Amino acid sequence: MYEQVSHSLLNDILIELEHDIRDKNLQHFYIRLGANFYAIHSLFHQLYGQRPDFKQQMHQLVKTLARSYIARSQQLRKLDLAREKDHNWFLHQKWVGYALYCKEFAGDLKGLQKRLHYLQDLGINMLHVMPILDCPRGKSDGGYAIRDFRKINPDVGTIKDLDDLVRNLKKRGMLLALDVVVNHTSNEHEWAKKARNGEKTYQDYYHVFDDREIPDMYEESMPEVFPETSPGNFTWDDGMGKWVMTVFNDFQWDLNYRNPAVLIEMVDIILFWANHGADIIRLDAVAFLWKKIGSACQNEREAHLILQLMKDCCQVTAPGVLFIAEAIVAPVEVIKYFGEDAINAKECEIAYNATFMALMWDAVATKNATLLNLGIKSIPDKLERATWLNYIRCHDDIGLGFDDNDIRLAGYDPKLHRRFLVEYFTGRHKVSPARGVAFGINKKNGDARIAGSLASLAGLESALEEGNQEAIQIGINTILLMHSLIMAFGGIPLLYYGDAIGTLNDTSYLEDEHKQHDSRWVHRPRLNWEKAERRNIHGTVEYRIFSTLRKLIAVRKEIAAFADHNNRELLEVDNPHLFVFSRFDNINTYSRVLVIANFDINPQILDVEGLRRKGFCQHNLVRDLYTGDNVDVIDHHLEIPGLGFYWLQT
Ligand code: OTU
Repeated sequence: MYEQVSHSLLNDILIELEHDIRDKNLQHFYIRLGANFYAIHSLFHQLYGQRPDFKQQMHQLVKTLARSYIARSQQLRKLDLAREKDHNWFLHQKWVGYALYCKEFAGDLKGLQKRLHYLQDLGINMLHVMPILDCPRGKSDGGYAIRDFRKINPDVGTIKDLDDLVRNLKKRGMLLALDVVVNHTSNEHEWAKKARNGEKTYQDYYHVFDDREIPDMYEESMPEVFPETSPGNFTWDDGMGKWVMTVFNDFQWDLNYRNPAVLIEMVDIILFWANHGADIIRLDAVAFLWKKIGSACQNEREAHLILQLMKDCCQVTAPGVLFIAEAIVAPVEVIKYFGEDAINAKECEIAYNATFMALMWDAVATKNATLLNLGIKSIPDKLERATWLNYIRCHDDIGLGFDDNDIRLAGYDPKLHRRFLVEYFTGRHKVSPARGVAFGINKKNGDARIAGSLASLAGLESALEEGNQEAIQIGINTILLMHSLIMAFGGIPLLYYGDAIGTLNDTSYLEDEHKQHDSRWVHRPRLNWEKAERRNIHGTVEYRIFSTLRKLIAVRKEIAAFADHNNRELLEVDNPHLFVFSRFDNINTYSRVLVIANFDINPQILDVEGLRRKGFCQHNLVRDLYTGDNVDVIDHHLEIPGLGFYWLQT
C-alpha cells in the first residue's frame, strides 16, 4: 500500500518535471531517482508525514534534485558514472589528506594554487579547505558561522577562484573536500535577519521562543559545548524580542530541521558545492541536527534520518560525491553515522576517528598503550563501504571522551586520569614537556579539553627553547610515531597544516579581541613559509619531520594491506608500552604487515613467541617496509627503539 502511494507520487512528480524541463538528457537522473525514491519518500514521510503540505514539500525536494542535476557539468556527470562503477575507490591506500585554512596557509584561493606543489611534494592528494564562505568579521568561529552559503568570503576570493582551483586540483589528481555547516547559520544570515524582522516563515527556520519556559526545559538535559565563551544553549535576540537556540557560540543560530524547508535548503546548498566540483562534503556537527526536550540533543534518531535523506538525495544528483561526518561522539555513536544494518554507508562514507586521535594522545602522555588498546577494542567494526579519517591534530581541541569503563580497566580513576591528561598537556605537570593550553573549561562539572599545535604538545617547543638535543629528538620522534599510526591504521590519514614542518603554538591570537577567548586559535597560525623552506636543508627540524613524513606517505601508498577493508587485527602483547596490530590484504595478494608502535621513550622488547603461533616473525630476520632494512629477532625477542615504530613484512 505504502509503496503504491509513493509510486503514484513519483509519477505525479515526473509528469510535472517533464512539463518543466524539456529536451534535457535526464536518463541517469531518472534511473537514480527511481532507485532512491522509495527510500527518500519514506524517510521524508517519517520526518514530515504529519504536515498538511507534505506532498508539496516532497515535490519541492525532487524539483531541487532535478534542477541541481541539470546544473551539473558533463565532466562531473562522467566522474559520477566512473565512481559508481568503481564504488570502493576511496578505500584505496593511495589517498592522503591535508586540512588547511586557505587564508592562513596561502593568503587566498589564488595563492593556494601556487602552493599545491608543496602539498604534492609531500604526497597529499586530498585537500580539505576549511570553510571559505562568507562570514561576519570577528564573529566567524573560524568560518563556521556562515552568512551566505553561496558566496566565497571576499578575503580569500571569488567563486571563479574556487572553480580555477578545482580545475587545477583535478589536473593533479587531487580531491577537494569542502565544508557545509548544516547545523547552524550566523546570526547575520539573510534567514536570521528576516526572522529578526518578524517574518514568521524565517523564524520557523530556527528554534525561537517568546520566553524561557521551553528553553529552560531544554537546558535541563543539554550539555554546553563552549561553556567558557558561550554558556547555555539559548540567546536573547533584542531585535526579534525572542530567545533563539544557540548551541555553539551566541552568534550561531541552530537550524530547525523539524521544518522541511530547512532540509530542502541544505540539500540544495550541498548540491551547489558538489556542482562546483567538491569531491567530498564535510558535514559539520552532524550529531546536533535534531533537538528534543529531555535529551542531550545529540545523536537523536532523527538526526540519522536527516543524514540518510541527504545521502539519498546526493545519490540521485551527484552520486560521486562523498560525505564526511564530523561527529565527535562516543565510538558506539560515531559508527552510526555510517548508517546501521547496512554494508554500504547510507549516511556518511567517511567519519572523523576522534576516538583513535584522543587515545593516541593518552598513550603519548602515559607512555603506555593500555588505554589505547582497550579503547580501540570498543570501536565497533565499521561498514564495508565506509572509512575513517585518521588524524592527530585538527583545527579543534582534543576532547578526552574516552569510555569511563575503559579508563577503569586500564587501572585509572576516570576523573583523576582526565585531570592528569589536561595537566600534562598544558605543561602543569612536573615531568611534562608539553606546552598546550586548556580549552572549554567547564566550572560546573570540571571538564576541560586541550588546545595546542602538535609540535608544542609533543614537547618540541620546550625542547627547542632549552636547546636540548635529546629532547628535540624525542619531540620529533613523537610526531613521527603518531603519523606512522595514522598512515597504517586503516582509513584516510588527514594531516593538519603546519604539522609536517613542526609548527609551534602561535600566541598572537591573544592580541585579537575576537579570538583571545577561544584558545583553539593557538594552533591556527599563519603558515611560515620561510620555516617551510628549511625542510630542504639537511639536519633541520623541518627536514627531519618533513622528509620522514614524505617517505611514510610514499611507502603507505605502496602497501596494499593499508587499504581499508576491515582488514586489521589488534594483537595483544604482554608489553604495555606497545601498540601492535596487523593489516592484511586478501583481495589482491595475500600479504600481511605487522605494525608496532612503542610509546615509551626507552627501547622495549616484544616477545614474538605468541605472534609466531599466528604466523608472524617466523624467521630471525624480518623486513621493515618503512626503512627497507632487516630487523633481528634474537631468541624470539624483537627490540623496538624508544618512540619507534615498525611496519614489518611477515
Ligand atoms: C565543529 O566542532 C567545528 O569543527 C568547530 O570548529 C566549530 O566551532 C563547531 O563545530 C561549530 O560549528 O560540533 O561535532 O569540541 O569538537 O564544537 C562536534 C569542539 C562539533 C568541537 C565541536 C565540533
